[in-house]
Amino acid sequence: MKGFIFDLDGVLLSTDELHYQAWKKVADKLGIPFDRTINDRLRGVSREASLEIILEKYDGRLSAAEKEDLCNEKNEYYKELLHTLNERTILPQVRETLKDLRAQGYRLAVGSSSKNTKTILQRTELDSCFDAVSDGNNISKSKPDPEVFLKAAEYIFLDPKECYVVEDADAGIDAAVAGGFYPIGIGPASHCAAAKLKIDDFTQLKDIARYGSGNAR
Ligand code: B16
Ligand code: MG
Repeated sequence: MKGFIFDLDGVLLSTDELHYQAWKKVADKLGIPFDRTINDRLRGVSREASLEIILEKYDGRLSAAEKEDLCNEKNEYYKELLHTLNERTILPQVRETLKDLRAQGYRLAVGSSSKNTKTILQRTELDSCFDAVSDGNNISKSKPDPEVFLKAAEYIFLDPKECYVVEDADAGIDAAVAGGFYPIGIGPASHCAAAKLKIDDFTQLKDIARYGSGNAR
């Protein structure tokens, strides 16, 4: 293996909680029940597809323009919440693990469905930790389609079979499998049957990198 591709929201940092808070405001306004269980289904899924999942519990009908307005409104709430991020938001173990992987010679990329990826990486000063970024701005199909990871692999000049993908979402694990990557599940995705390896601590990646996936401690 020669590379790691990291999902952003829910893997490198807890922006999954900020997505939840922003969607909750929209759902409350429309009187739609929305909780963290439903929110788990939004992990890795595009903004537009997330709205469709939330609207499953909505009785009314919305036009395409109204749906677009709701997506924009959610994104404005989300961007306000992103102002709370800074370099201290990233757990020291995450930064230190990324440095360790790079020192071992691995190429590192981000593979995220989010169109806010670059803002988040800059605000948290994580941008210098990666060789490439593939995100919601350079894809036409969101996870579980493998496009975002295939682009990330291309940007670091590696074949999918040479890359681990680290994901918190079932949709992301499915995308990794579909693209021919080695999927590692963390957080909610550590229960995902399709994850070849399940970890509960980001720092375990150092041993996986050093000794191979059969030797994670
Ligand atoms: P945005 P990831 C995903 O990021 C989030 O998990 C998902 O909840 C969100 O809807 C999607 O990005 C789009 O984000 O609205 O910021 O463009 O997990 O793939 O890093
Ligand atoms: Mg995620």
